[in-house]
Order: sequence, then structure tokens, then C-alpha cells
Amino acid sequence: PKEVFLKDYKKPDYLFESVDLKFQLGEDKTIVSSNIAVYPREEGASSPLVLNGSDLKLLSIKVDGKDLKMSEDYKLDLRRLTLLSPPNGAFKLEIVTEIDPIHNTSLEGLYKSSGVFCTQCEAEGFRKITFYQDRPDVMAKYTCRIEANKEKYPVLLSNGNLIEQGDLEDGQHYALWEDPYKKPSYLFALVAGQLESRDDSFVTCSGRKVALRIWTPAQDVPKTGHAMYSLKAAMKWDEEVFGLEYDLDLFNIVAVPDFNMGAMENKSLNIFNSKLVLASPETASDGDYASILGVIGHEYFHNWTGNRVTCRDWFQLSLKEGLTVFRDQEFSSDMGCRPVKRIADVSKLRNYQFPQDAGPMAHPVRPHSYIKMDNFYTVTVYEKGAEVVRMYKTLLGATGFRKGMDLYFQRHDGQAVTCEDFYAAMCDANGADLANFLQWYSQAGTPCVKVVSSYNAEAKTFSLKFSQEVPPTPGQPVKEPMFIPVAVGLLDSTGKDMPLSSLYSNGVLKTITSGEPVYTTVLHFNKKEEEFEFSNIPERPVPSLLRGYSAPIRLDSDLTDADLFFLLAHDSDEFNRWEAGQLLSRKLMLSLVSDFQQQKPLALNHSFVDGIRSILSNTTLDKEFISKAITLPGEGEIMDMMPVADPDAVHAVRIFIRKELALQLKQELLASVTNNRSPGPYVFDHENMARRALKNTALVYLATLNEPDVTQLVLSEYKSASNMTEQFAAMAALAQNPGQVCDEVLADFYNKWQHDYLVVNKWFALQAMSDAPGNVENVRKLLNHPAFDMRNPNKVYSLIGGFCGSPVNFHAKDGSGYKFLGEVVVQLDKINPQVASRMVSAFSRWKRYDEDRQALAKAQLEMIVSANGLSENVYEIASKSLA
Ligand code: BAL
Ligand code: ZN
Repeated sequence: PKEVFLKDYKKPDYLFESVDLKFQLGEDKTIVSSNIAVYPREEGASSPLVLNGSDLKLLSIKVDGKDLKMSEDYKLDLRRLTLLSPPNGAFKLEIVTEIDPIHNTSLEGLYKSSGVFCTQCEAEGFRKITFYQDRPDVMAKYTCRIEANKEKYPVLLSNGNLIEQGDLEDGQHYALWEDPYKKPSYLFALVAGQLESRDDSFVTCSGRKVALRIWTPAQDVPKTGHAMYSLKAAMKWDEEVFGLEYDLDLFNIVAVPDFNMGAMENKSLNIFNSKLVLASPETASDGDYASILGVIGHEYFHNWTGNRVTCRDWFQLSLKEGLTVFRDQEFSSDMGCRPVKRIADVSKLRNYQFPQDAGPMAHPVRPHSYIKMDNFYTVTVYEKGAEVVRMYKTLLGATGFRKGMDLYFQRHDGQAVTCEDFYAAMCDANGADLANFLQWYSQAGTPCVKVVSSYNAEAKTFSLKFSQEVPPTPGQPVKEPMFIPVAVGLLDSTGKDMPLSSLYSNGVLKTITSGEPVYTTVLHFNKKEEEFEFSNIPERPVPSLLRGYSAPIRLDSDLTDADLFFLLAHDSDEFNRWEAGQLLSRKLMLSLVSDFQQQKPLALNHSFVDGIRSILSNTTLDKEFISKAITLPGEGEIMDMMPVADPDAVHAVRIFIRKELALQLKQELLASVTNNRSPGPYVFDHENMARRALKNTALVYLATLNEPDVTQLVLSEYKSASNMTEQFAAMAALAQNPGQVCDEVLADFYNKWQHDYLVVNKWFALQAMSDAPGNVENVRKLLNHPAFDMRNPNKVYSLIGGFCGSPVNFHAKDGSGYKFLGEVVVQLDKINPQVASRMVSAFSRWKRYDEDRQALAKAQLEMIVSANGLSENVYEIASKSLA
């Protein structure tokens, strides 16, 4: 397979002015006609014109109305159609192709999902529809005419405005859509099917009335209320926070059950995985409601960050994705609880992105190369990319950041640009010099920062000495220092923030404030080593470092346990309050893992239990914050910190601590359950979600005791629950203890919900994640369950993805988990390479485990790499994992 490199980027020789598409949708084949106005980028150019194409049958090709001849005028291979000598100057290119959407199980290009035709073109799916310069820097105006059987496909949608529709002969009808905005091919979309819509409207800040429609099969329309609420909230928020207004009179969202990603931001026709649209209190959890809010916002925000201003090439993906994730994170924070959202986002980064950044697939936020672009829709490009955008805001302030955004749109509206263009807009708008900040785009690996503090009582100065190391990653053995913004506050002995007046670094004394007191300042740490000294500090402070998690780094400080307990109790920065508790938990877990490995008895220290007790009983704290603060770090996070990951030891320790806490805090946990029962019907707001979160966390702790009184309590919570959040949490709590009660509840849940495939997916995932010994056999059985279907990505993510997320069974010593995944990947790859490649990623950190496990995992990767007809998607991940 061919690798594509960023350094090889060349501008296209030909550009497209306009594209008129016609789709004749049929049951056994679909005919696609395209009519493209082509012009050379530079006058007089006469190089060949290369069009991408995949799985297409070419029916005809014409230039300026004349049929072209194979070999003489054009060449055709499996991946491209080359016009050998196009005319000098502008010309019309007409191509007719035949495609087979019905048998397209890759869910890329045009395919059918539950009877509905739909498209997915990002990143390179448009080439499965017709021959085209399928690259984001070719932007054109599109029209799209769709013809289909009227009875089977009454609704015909594409991008932009509907300008004509009508009936044709033989029960056919048509619709003609025109998108007035130039766009790259990856934003093209088409939908045809039996759908109904929830209709609403939004009046923009300048008075434009926008029709909003969310399309689903008729029976699901009642479940689109929350999605519509989310869309309207997102439209308003983008106007208020970024001054960005919607630019057409219509915005459509379509929900389909078979979709590789979460959703897709096609211009004015967003297509969504139905999991991220459909919700009712009975069937969707608080987590689902929050994801819907965030993803509806995310796709809507792309209208400016991604669509109006797009990427020059796919290496720049984070330009739109990192920025849009940052925007959706901020939106969700403003709609809910900011510290809690920050904690959730940082946990995701640590549990998923840090391991990626330390493994064989480590890549910079802007990758240098790829075999299949689909493999780079990663937590690094998205979540670390969002952290990079957040750092601009931390460095420039809210006003400076907004100025940078305004200049970015002013300069680049309608263009396909690069990460440097974004950086330049941020710097130029603020007259700022962000020095080596661009390293965040080009260097992979999580920077490790050490900090040592010292207090000089005589001089009343407090100093922080920083040093940084960026670990080597594939292809990048040596790294340069990064620009790391470190937000710092200092706590006095009563726990209050000290006012910060001046700071000395690099031989320069900087005044932090001369007026209003300042309690948090951002240090610009951009060298290998650097010391910062605060003056006028009357007593030894406890520093609160990296407030709000101001940079995506691993921080190693000299804070003592006493300092951490102090921060946990007093820090005004709620994120750091949580972080102090996590640092204590991590230390404790690692030391117990070492005891476990040496077969020493495990014991929990009192101060830790007391710390958790005081949080649990603190009525002034936010309840969701409490729930997060009493939750231990994930097993993956702890394994990531060990020289050799030991899933059995980490799991045993986590179970031990949870049981011990449940035993010692049983009364407090019971009170958290009884005090937080639903006062009435389900409400999606922070207060109610926080209450449910705390109650559910308490239930999960209590159920670890496996005592009859507790089991009865959890069972009664399960039976009386009036919403999915509480019903599912109670079932999950019981499922920790395999046995009769667990089996009965699982059977009851399936009986209740078998008609709702999204709920059944939760049921699959819960069983897949079980730590019951030998659970792989149960998962194998579930592959044959009538509700399971390998062709539906959500089902695969629930059952197979869920299984790989369970450290003990996936990493079972006998290799049964690895063997299972190896077999599934080979089978799945033939159906859907993108989904198979996501699954094979579970093997990527095999070198982190002991030698026996390494040998077993390696054997599976080798088997996969040698499989016949392997896709490039899976090949890239598997072969890089083996390297
Ligand atoms: N652009 C792919 C889906 C998303 O990130 O919005
Ligand atoms: Zn996105």
C-alpha cells in the first residue's frame, strides 16, 4: 500500500467551477451522471487531469460534448481515471458511472441503511460515487438532481436549497437541489427514503428564519425532541459566543442506524448515527442526552469551522476537528457544569489519547503521513487537537482568542487552509509572539513536565523550577521543547488563594497586577528548563499547578500527600480539587499493585478513606463533582503508568479498593442513594443529572459488597426506575456479581427492550465488558444472538468494542481474548474495513504486556497481516503495531 506524505502536497493543476450531479436511484444499480466545469489553475497548463475513483463502472466520458476513447484519451485503473491531454483552458467534463449502493457494506460513498439511501463522503468516499478530484482543496458549487421511485423514496434530500421537484413517468419523481456555497466533495450528501420529520424554526440574529427538520422513520419522530432542542441551543450559542450566524434558510438532520462515525457535517444536510439523535427518558441515559447535545452542537458548529473554512489537505484535519471539538466542549460547559465537563474531557484524553500517544500509532496532531486517512480520525487529532486550541485561549485570554477567530474567518472564508493559517490569525490579531507553539502540531508524544518548588522565608519568594521531556515516538526519536502554558495559583495556610503581584523569570521581573487582585497566572514555559519566582509571598504556599488542566501534559510535582489532601479540601480551582484526589488514588493504586504482585496483603490507609468520606458527606459540593471525585482512575490509566502493564493486578486492586470503601462508607453511600431518588419525572438539566450520577455511583459501590440487603436495594431501584439512566445503572451494579440475580435482570431487561435496538446495544455492551472469568465464551455466543449483526457498526462497537475494553478478559492469560479479536477482525474486514480497523487498534499496545501475552497478541497480528485480501485500513494499523 502507498503511503501519502504531507511534504509531498502540491496544489491541484485543475480546479472545478461547478458540478451538476444526477442520481437515478435503483434497486439493483444506481446511475450517476456528473457534469463538471473544469479550468486550469494556471493559464496554459496542459498536464493530465487525474480523477479518483473506486468500485465504479464507467459508462461514458465526454469532454466538451465529445466521447473520449480509452487509451487514446484516457487511462483507467482500479483507483483513478486519467485524462491524458485535456484541452487548454476551461472545458466541460461529463462522466456517467454505475454504482451498487445495495451491496455497499463499507458504509462509505452511497449506501442503503434500513431501506434509506444515504451517503458518507468524508474523507475519501466521494470517489465511490463518481470519478472526481476527491480532495478538500477542490471547492465547487454543486447542484444535485435525484430521481427515484416515489412510493419507496418519497423524501429526496441533498445540500442547499430545494429549487424544483415533480413527478416523472413510471412512478418516479425527482428533486433538484442547489447549494449556493462552494464546497469540497467530502461535504456532499444525498438522502432518499421513507422518512418523517420533526419541524421547527430558528430566527437568526439578523432576522433570517431558518426551517429546521430532523428526519427519521415515522415511529422515531417522537424521540427527536432533545436533538431539536440541542440544535436550537447550538445555533443561539454560536451567535452569542462567536458571532457566527447560520447562512441558509434550511437545516436538515437525518438519522440512520448504520453509520461508521457519530455524525457528519455535510452542508445543510447533517447525517447522523441514530444513536446520537434519538432519545427519550425511558430509552436513553443521561450520558446519551449529553452526547446528543454535544454532537448536534459539534456538527452544527462545523458549518463555520470546517465548511465555510475548510482544510487544504487531510493532514490539516485537526484544523477543523480540534477546533470544533473545542467549540462543542465549550458549548456543553455553558449548557451544563463547566468543571464537571472539564473533568470528563480530561479523563477521556488521559484514558484514550495518552495511550495512543505512547504507542505505535502515535502521531502528531497534524500527522506527517498516512496510508488510509480514515485511520487518522483519532483522539489525537480530535481531543489533543482541542487541547491545542484551548491553549491559544489560555495564552491570549477570552477576548484575544475571539479576535483571533474573527480574523481567521475574515481572512479565510470560502478557502481551504492550513494549521499555520489558524496560528497566524491568532498571533496577528493579538500582536502576539507564540514562539515555538507550532511544535504542538508537529511533535507527537505527551510532554512530561517535572516541577520542584522552594520557599525562601527571608526573601518571601516562592519558586517553581520546571523541566520538560517529550518522549520519542515512531519516526521522531529526538524532540524539541514545547510551549507549555501552566496556570498557577498559590494557597495560603487557610486554603485561600494568595494574591499574585509579581513574577521573575529569565532575568525579567513581570508585574502580574497593579490593580485588581489576581489569583491565577499563566506561566509561559517553553524551554527545556526554566525557573519562575513569585515575590511578596508572606508564607510557604501550597501551589495549585496546571489549573483547569491548562496543557495536555503529564505533570510530576513534589507535592506531598498532605499537600494533595489540602488541595482536595480547599482548592478554588475545582478541576485541581478533583485532580488532587486522582493523584492520591493513582499513588495508592500503584503501591497496592506492587503489594499484590509481591503477594503481600492489601490494606487501605485511613486518610484515604477519610478523604473520600469527607467528599461524600460534603453538602456544599456539586453532586456530579462528588460522583467523579469518588470514582477511581480507570484501569487503563494505571496500566499506562506501569513499566509492564499487569491487567490482573490492576483489576484486583481496583476491585479491592472499591469493596473496602463500600464496606467502610456503607452508611454514607446508602444515604447518597436515599437522598438522591427522583423527585418526579425525568428532567435533563445539570441538577437532576448530578443527583442521578451520585446515586448511581453509590449504588455501584454498594453492589460490590454482594450482600443480600444491598442486592435487594439495588434490585428494587432497578424495578422502580422510571428512566434509562437509573434502570441501566442499577442493572450494571448488579451485573458486577455474576449469578442468578444478574442473569434474571439481564433476561428481564432484554425482554423489555428487545424492540429497541439502541437499548439492546447497551445490553450487549454491559455483558461484553463483564470481568467474569472466561467471559469470551459468552461474547462468542452473543455474536450469534438474533439481535446481533456484524454489518451494523453500533452493534460491533457495543459487543466487540465493549469486550476489548475489559482488561481482564481481553488480555486473558490463555490468549482466548486475543484469538477472538483476531478472528473477528478478519471476518469484519470483508464487510467494513473502517470498523475492522477500529477494532484491530485494541492490539496496538501489545508490547506493554508481559512476554507471554506479547507472544499471543503478536501471533494474532501476524495472522491478520497475512490474511488474504486485507484492507489498507486494517493493514496500516496492524503492520504499524507490529513494527
Ligand atoms: N467530520 C467527521 C465527523 C465529525 O467529526 O464531525
Ligand atoms: Zn467534527
